[in-house]
Order: sequence, then structure tokens, then C-alpha cells
Amino acid sequence: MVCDAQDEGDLVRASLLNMTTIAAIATPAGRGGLGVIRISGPDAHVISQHLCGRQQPWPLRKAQFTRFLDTEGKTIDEGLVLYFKAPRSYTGEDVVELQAHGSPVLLNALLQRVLVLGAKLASPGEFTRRAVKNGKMNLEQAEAIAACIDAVTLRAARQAERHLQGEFGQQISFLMDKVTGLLAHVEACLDFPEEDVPPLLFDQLREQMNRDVLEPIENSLATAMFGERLFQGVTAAIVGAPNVGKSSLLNRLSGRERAIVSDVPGTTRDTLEVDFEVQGIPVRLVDTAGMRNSGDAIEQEGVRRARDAASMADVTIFVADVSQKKTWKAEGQTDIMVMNKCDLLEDCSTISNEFIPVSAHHGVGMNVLLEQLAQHLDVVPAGEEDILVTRERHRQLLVQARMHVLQGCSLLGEAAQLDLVALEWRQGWSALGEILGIGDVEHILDRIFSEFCIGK
Ligand SMILES: Nc1nc2c(ncn2[C@@H]2O[C@H](COP(=O)(O)OP(=O)(O)OP(=O)(O)O)[C@@H](O)[C@H]2O)c(=O)[nH]1
Ligand SMILES: [Mg+2]
Repeated sequence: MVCDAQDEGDLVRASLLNMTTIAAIATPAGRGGLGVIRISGPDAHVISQHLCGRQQPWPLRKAQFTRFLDTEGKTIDEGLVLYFKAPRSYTGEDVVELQAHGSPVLLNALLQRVLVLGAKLASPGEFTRRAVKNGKMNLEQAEAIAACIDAVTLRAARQAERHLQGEFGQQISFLMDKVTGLLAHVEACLDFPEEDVPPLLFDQLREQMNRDVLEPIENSLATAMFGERLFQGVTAAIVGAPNVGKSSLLNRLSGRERAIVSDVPGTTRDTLEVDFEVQGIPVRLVDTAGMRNSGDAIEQEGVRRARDAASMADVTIFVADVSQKKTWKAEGQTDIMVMNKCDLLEDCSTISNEFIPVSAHHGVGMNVLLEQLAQHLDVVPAGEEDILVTRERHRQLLVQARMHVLQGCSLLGEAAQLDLVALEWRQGWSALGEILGIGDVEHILDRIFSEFCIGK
């Protein structure tokens, strides 16, 4: 790379420490008002100086208007440079952000120039990975950043933001402290002969472990179903006989005329999906072909797909037509039963109460249906939710921690086993620590950060 003697010293030091400088376009692909390139590492500052033909250092944390130049000194684009000096930056390293125009060709030309000047193209999540390595955030907060970006509902984004603020991490640290405290008692006992340990102590330790560690873990785990659904979403398949109004219901629920509706039975052939949300949970609604035996090969395939969709869905909504008694019997187990076309009845009270009476045409009964769907998905009313377990990784580690702590508790009291108790509790502590990235977590980092977008 091009640099003067003083910079070279920095470079040698950086390469000795194996600290590369990375760069990437941080804004999404496509055209936009602005496009941002992020550079992080020991050469970030000097690279940006060369890029802009600037001799003096950039001011700290202050936007500076500049031109971005190509090899021949011609302007590629103009925009702002923002310089964050280590360690007060996102990654904890020197970071320079270039704000250019949001044109894919210009941004690519700029990025190429930055790479020629010595930066390496960042891999997905590499900026955040460095932030974790440099102690700017723990692993759980890094995951929360990805979750914030990936959230598809506002409620999910808010929950991710709370994780990012460290609320969940604090709970976990608190549990770890409790385990450490109780572990210290057990370890102290190891140094005394059995008969000197008051037997009551074990009961007390067990009680405290229950109250301060196991119960909170249990409470956390109880939130995992909703928490994970908030981010991963669920699928709900609408099934039933032909012509009962499945497609009409899909259109009504999603608020879009997405599926073709007609009075010809067998209108929907292929499955059709629409995304909407139920109290913050992303729901993929799947319209299916009406179930019936048909000589038509295409329709038969549609029915096969309908059955597949129903078996794979998290929730099945069975639709019947109040005017067609033969449509009232569901094929197999369904979660929610809906009686459609209630507008054709004078009096809906005659409908069996296993069905929710609705009219897809007139939008009647939709609130009740949505309420049932929410209940089925274990939705916690908005405004009442605590910090949730939102990732399978965290849930599994909590389960592991609980298992070790319990195992330890069951061995308490048999003085000869005290070292095993200590071992189990230490393993419980480690499982909790792994949530935050404490301990030997190198093996999981690649998988976690590969799910990030480039530039983050
Ligand atoms: N009166 C009344 N008619 C309805 C209602 N919902 C749907 N329909 C009518 O019922 C017929 C079938 O509606 P669709 O939504 O296409 O029914 P479907 O279950 O998707 O039918 P297939 O795709 O053929 O299986 C159409 O003529 C609709 O206009 C309703 O709430 N009230
Ligand atoms: Mg249909």
C-alpha cells in the first residue's frame, strides 16, 4: 500500500499483531440517498487520508466534507468522512466511515479503491466480531444487533433493542454471580472434615439455589416459546373443503386481494403465502387448495400440497361453509375452526361453539379469530412482556445450566460427593457464561457471525 515512513511503522506493528484493516459497504445493495463504507483497523485512518488526498489528520467524530479520489487524483464522488479513534468506536479499533452517494457503481468504485489502498474485504459480521473481541459488547449483545436488523415486526425490534442494551445479559450475569457465591460455600466445605460441616448448610444451599437460580431460569425458559416466535415467525395454513372461502379469509386477514376468489370450487390449485403479523409475531399465512377427491391431476397435486402445508404448519385454521353441511368435518386434527359465510344466517347462535363464526366477505369475526390465533401462539399481551429468551442457542444453554445445577443439588448432602457438586455447579456457571461469550467459545463464533450481513 502507499504510505509514508511514519505510517509504515504503524503497519509493521499492525501486521505483527495480525490486525488487518477491513472494509465493506455497510448500506444495503441498491440505490439510495446515501451509501456508507466502513473501514476498521490500524490502517483505517491512513487509507482514508490517501483516498481523499489529505495530509493532516481527520478531526475526531466530526463530519468532514471531502472528495474521494481515484488513483489519478480524479474525483470518484464527494461526501463526508467520520473518524472514530480507537478505542472509542464501534469495533474498538480506528474506524472511518465514508458517507457517499447511494449509487452501487460509485460505492463499488470507492470500495475497490479502499481495498487497493490496503484494506481487506470484511466478511459477514466481522466488524461486530471485532467489537466483541475488543470488549465493546458481549456475544449476546452482538446477536441482538443481528436480531435488531433482521426483525420484521416492531415488537421484535424493541425486544432486540432491550437485549442490545444489556438487559438479558445482566440477568445472566446475576445468575452467574449467585452460582459463584453458592459454589464458594461448597468449595469451603471441601477443606473441612465431613463431620464439621453442619448438615443444615446443605438444605440452605439447596434452597438458595432453587430460589435464586433455578426459579429465574425456569421463568426465563417459560418465555422462550414466544420469544423465539417473535423472531422466527410461524406459518398458519388455511385448510378446508373447496369453495368454503379460504382464499377470501386469507385476503381479509392480510388486508390484500392476494388470492383469486371465485364461486367455482377448486379455484386455488397451488399453495399461496402472504405475510402479516399477529401482535408482533410474524405470521406466514398459507392458502391451500380445497380438499376433495378429484380426477384432475393438477387439482390432485394441489390437494397433496395442501396436506403437506397443513402438516408442516405451526397452526392450522380449518374453514367450513355454514351453507354446506358436508364441509363441516375437518380432515384430521386442526387447531382453530372457523365457520364462514355467517352473513347467510339470520342467527349465528345456532352454530356449534367449537367454531368461530365469521364472514370473510363482511369482515365479521376477524377479531375473535385473531385473538384465538394469538392465544394459540402464546402471545404475551403487548406492554406486559418481560425480557424474553429469543434464541435457540440461549434456550439450550439455559436448559444445560439448569441440568447441571439440579444435578449438583441432588448430590448435596452426601459429603463425599461435594467435589462432584462443585464440578456440576461450575459447569452450570460455564453454560450461562457461554450465552455471553465467556469461556471457550471460539468454535461457535464462525456460525454466529456468518448469519450477519456484510458491513455489520
Ligand atoms: N356469502 C358469503 N360468501 C362468501 C364468503 N366468503 C367467501 N364467499 C364466496 O364463496 C366463494 C368461494 O370463495 P373462495 O374464497 O374462492 O373459496 P375457497 O375456499 O378459496 O375455494 P377453493 O379455492 O375453490 O377451494 C366465492 O364466491 C366467494 O365470494 C362469505 O363470508 N360470505
Ligand atoms: Mg381458494
